[in-house]
Amino acid sequence: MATERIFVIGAGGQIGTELVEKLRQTYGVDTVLASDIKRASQSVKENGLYEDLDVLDGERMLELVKKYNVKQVYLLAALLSATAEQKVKSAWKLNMDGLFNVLDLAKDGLIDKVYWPSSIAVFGPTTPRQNTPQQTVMEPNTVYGISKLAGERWCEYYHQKFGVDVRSIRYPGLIGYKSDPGGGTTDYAVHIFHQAILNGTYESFLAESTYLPMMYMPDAIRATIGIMEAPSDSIKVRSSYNMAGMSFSPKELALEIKKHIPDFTISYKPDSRQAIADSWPASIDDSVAQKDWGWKADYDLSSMVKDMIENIRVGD
Ligand code: AKB
Repeated sequence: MATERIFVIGAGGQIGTELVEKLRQTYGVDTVLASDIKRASQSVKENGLYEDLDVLDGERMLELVKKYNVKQVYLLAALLSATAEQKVKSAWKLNMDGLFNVLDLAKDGLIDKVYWPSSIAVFGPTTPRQNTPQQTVMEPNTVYGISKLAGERWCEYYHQKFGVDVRSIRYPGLIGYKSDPGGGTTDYAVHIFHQAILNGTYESFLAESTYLPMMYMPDAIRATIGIMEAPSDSIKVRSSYNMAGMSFSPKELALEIKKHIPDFTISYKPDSRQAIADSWPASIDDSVAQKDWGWKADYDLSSMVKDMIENIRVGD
């Protein structure tokens, strides 16, 4: 029988780079097909199957799905919150049409399972900010948040009307040392580590007391593969699940970094990303994901900071 393959679209991004590595380790190099429109790392391109793909090119996507006998798709191609505010129409097009291209492949029976990431950006200024529940007021005021909320509604619709097995998590800010984030509001929480180690100082584009939900990449990758491996009947939410790791402000993160780099200094110069951060939750209640498919984060602020610094130092 031909190998059934897992297809990662947007494999060159912050999550894709690490997800492809983990999927190849877990299921075998020949089982995973990675793709991106550009900028995938050497490790993604050279350590396994790789094809260039523009997520908006539905015909080529179909061709690759058939050629590689793809049965599962992880769709990670998207424009994030800060970039989307600069490129309103193209962000909407990429984030929505890319999703439709994949959902339609599942609706037509060509693939069995879809993973699509949502975000804490689906919440807005009228959402309760502390311990934000799974179901609550959702009035996002960013292009990215609007596209993610619309995407959630379409995922649930395709599940209910066409039986598509689609699974999703609302990612908080993601922190990792293996790949750079691009165009998000939570990116400061990665940049700060590299600047602290390289220069001993960092200028934050968010104000010192801006609390946001965050997660360490090993937890995010475990959750992403975990929700895809969970039995279908345990996935009761077909829009997207809240998922929490930790919550901190730039000031708290800087204090934790100072425990390892005592001379580290931070200054604050909030820019347009501050308004985006102010519209998002400070912390998330993920009890529904815990109950439905057994999700639980491992890392907290201090274990994440220790691991990040150790690994970035080793890589230097
Ligand atoms: C962003 O900051 O845009 C992303 C997200 C929270 O979805 N990291």
